[in-house]
Amino acid sequence: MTGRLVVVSNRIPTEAVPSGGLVVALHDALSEQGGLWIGAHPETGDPDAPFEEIGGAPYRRLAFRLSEADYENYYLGFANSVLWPLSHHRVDLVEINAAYTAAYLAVNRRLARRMAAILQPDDLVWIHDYHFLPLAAELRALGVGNRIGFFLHIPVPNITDLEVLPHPPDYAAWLAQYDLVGLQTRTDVARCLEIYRADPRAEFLPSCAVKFEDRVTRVQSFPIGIDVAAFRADALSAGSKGDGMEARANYVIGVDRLDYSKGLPNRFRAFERYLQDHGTGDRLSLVQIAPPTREAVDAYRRITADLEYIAGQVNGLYGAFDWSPIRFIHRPVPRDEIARLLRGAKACLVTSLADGMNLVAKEFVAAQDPDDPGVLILSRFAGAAEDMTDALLVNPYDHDAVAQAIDRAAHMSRDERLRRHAALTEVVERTDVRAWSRSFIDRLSRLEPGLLLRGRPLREALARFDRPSPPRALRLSTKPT
Ligand code: ADQ
Repeated sequence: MTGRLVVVSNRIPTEAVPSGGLVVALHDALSEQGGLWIGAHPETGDPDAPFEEIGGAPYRRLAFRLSEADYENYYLGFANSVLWPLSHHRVDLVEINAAYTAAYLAVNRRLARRMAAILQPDDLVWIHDYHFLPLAAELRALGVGNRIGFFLHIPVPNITDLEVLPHPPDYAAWLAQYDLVGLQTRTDVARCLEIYRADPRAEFLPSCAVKFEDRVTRVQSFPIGIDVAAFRADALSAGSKGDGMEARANYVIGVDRLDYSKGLPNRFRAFERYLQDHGTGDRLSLVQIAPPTREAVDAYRRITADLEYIAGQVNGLYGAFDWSPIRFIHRPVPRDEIARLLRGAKACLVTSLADGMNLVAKEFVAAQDPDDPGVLILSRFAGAAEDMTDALLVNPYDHDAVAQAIDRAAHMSRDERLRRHAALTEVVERTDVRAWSRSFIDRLSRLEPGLLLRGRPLREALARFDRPSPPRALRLSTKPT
């Protein structure tokens, strides 16, 4: 394929060589193919100013500014106080507010106008995440006929939860304007198709294609992964003195953004249950790393207070002069230090109540010493559980079951740890983030751009829709970064 790749994401990297799995994969794809990366500037400013160039990359990076009011109403408001809780099955936390909805639509419309002015006809557009659900619809309204793909990093909402949206039919209509909708799991695909099945405007075509009014969209799972080699290298890097954690120390670990979807209070309570049921003789600690995020949103402030309360209670009840059962680190920790801490842990606890994928589960597996690996305890409600079935899968609402899994992990035989780790490593390597971005771009580039079924026999339209892969669809870098 010859066109440019145009990536749109909420955050845009500002450093010349970015780090972090997803960002690196997109950076590689753009460096190889050439194109544009469009995203919100980290600082607010004049929303009507032209795109700002961020230099230093072998492709163009264009930033737009959100006004203070956009930040409040679009970012903290509709994106993170409506769509985020809705998609994580927390409709009780959804805040419906007309100003949020208006700002969400306005920011997407404004961005679409800017993009339409610079897009070229053979550009391949890849839009990321819930901040931009209506962006393709806005682009189509301006006559943009390019191939446009979308990847949703968070779960597809339950169909009944969609009813809390100010205008529920919009969700299906927004997604239908993309040529390809990429989701994390097969379960997400099923949930998305259920939304279309219930919508009178939609009609099913073979292979998860949906005809919606006069467009066809494909819905497919593309489970995201990590930059395996880079994470392994971080885990093996020399630690700074004073880490306080030796190799294979006596702790289980959790690493999360401080978000209510991650099930942190459940995790702390389950660890308390473990101490109650199995005693303190093992002197096992829970190390929880969770820097604050989105603290301007009420629900996020409340969770910090809850966790500090539970940790204080458990440490007061079970701690000793030389041992704290829960070590709650509530500040950002450098990536390489996280990798080393993951490597040193006996087990990793992922207890999400809902989670698109959960990359920490994959990072933990990649960080392990293959000759003496730790054990992954993984919530059934994380997308990662769909393929990582050799983890100890748990129901995070069941404190007894999680407590038992902690005890089982702490005493698991080396043979069983080796067997489980080898199977999990196969999944982590297969879903490496570069393979993930390559497969999405390859799939999108093979679709017929802007397919309209109007006046065309269905058989012919579908034949055109699923063109075979060209001999060399894409060249992507295999250089380590
Ligand atoms: P997140 O909700 O942010 O991502 P996750 O997939 O776990 O969740 O990724 C978090 C990343 O941030 C990991 O790379 C992790 O190491 C890092 N991180 C977490 N806590 C950290 C800390 N204390 N300090 C430094 N780094 C930390 C969203 C969706 C997920 C989906 C991803 C990717 O919610 O479900 O897996 O996007 O699609």
